[in-house]
Amino acid sequence: MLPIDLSAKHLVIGFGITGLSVVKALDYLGAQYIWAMDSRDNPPNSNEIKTIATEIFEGGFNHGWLDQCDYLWLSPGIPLATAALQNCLNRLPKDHVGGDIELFARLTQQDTIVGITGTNGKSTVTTLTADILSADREHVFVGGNLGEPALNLWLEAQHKNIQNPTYILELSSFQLETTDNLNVDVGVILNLAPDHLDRYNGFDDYASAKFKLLDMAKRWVVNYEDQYLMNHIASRAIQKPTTGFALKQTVESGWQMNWQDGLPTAIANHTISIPLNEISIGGLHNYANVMACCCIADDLKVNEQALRTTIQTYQALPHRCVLVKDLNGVRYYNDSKATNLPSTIAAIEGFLEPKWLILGGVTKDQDFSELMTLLDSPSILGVYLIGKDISAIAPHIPKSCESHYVETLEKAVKQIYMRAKKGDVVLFSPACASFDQFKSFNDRGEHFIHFVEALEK
Ligand code: UMA
Ligand code: ADP
Repeated sequence: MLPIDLSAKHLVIGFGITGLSVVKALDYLGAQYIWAMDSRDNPPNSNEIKTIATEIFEGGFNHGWLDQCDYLWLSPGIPLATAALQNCLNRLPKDHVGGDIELFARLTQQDTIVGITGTNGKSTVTTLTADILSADREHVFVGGNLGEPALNLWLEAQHKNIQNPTYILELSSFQLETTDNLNVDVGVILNLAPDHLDRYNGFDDYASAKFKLLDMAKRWVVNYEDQYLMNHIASRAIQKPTTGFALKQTVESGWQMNWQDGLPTAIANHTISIPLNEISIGGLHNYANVMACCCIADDLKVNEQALRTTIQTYQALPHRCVLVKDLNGVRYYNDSKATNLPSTIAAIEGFLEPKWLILGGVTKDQDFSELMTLLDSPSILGVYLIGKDISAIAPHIPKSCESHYVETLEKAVKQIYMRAKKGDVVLFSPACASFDQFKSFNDRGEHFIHFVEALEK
């Protein structure tokens, strides 16, 4: 394990839940000097951090501390390219700079760790994997970018004196940027599509942060149908034992989709098969997510019954392609978490049935030109546009596709209800952020559920 000098000066940047967890972990370890700073004027958790850290600083960067610290622990919201940090980053040895996951890595070299990254589907795969492993063994901890910082999981394991924990971590590109030594048993990359381009110098730069997981993992789980990922894997000098999943291709090592008697089924090595038609998450992309979990379960030698039962009983995370209601044979799906175009494309492609779509909100400067071919299909019955940034989306809807601007989600639901027929799917997968009309994607999803529940009352 790389040593951490506890008598040295540790500088933690960020008072969010990550920074708080780093301060707590350093304190638990017995670090003598913990400086904590946040560039914001009124950062969160200030009062709590004040009671633990040696000293705190808010409302800017303390250059004296940046000049004097021996270790720098950065929160994920702070890019490494931040100008104020450059002298410090050039001065410190590389292994004295990290994020919360790097500190966690130094403390968990002997533990079982699954690391899950990708552009979309991370939270679904992380939570389902945690459920599967919990059905198979004790002491499974789940968190990371999902919400509960990894160091809080480690602290909990310490307090409970747990000897053989298994950590299932969702890892963002931001976290991977500052992580080099995580001892990952299974490293999973689900898919790669442009995201967070306001922080990276293009897609390759973003993807290379994700690829750091491959350096640190003993085994890889990959999406065989993600061409960009597979080209990268093929180009790597060092290969690791690999399994993966595919919706259309035949898979030698891992899981593939088959349609048995018209029902979707996940198949491994022509022997094990698990029906997917009754699971709580919809769409082909979610079948891919389930198969990613199956690959992880195989790598960790999970009992087959635990795998089967957990997949069938998995409770979907809210707002991720969840069936809200089947009303007269019309199924209404809530995918409010789809805040970017790739997740919406996956949802549209994921349902083979005739579909009504509801799109729109705040577009985050995305390029919607892909809609032109995607929506030029007889399976798209109509598109109802809502929200602020209509002018960014409307020009990319093909003439062959019926579209309406209805302004609000409520109007969209009501108007589609009047027209939808038995066998249709109504897909609310907005491809946009929610802040023009709602507090968050959660709030937006709750409104959708409410509007659907109110139909026929
Ligand atoms: N900030 C400053 N100055 C500072 C410190 C932070 O302006 O000195 C700002 C950041 O730019 C950001 C905000 O404060 O806008 C929060 O940043 P943070 O690093 O303190 O975030 P935390 O509250 O610790 O939450 C982080 C993750 N946040 C980010 O990556 C921005 C959470 O992921 C994660 O759940 C949590 O750690 C636990 O691991 C959120 C996220 O949006 C949900 N992640 C991105 C995504 O999923 O796409 C990557
Ligand atoms: P993340 O944690 O990576 O944001 P989530 O599981 O929360 O992923 O899902 C986010 C959005 O992406 C949802 O709209 C969901 O329907 C969609 N999604 C889930 N899995 C995939 C996938 N494998 N490919 C593309 N989109 C997906």
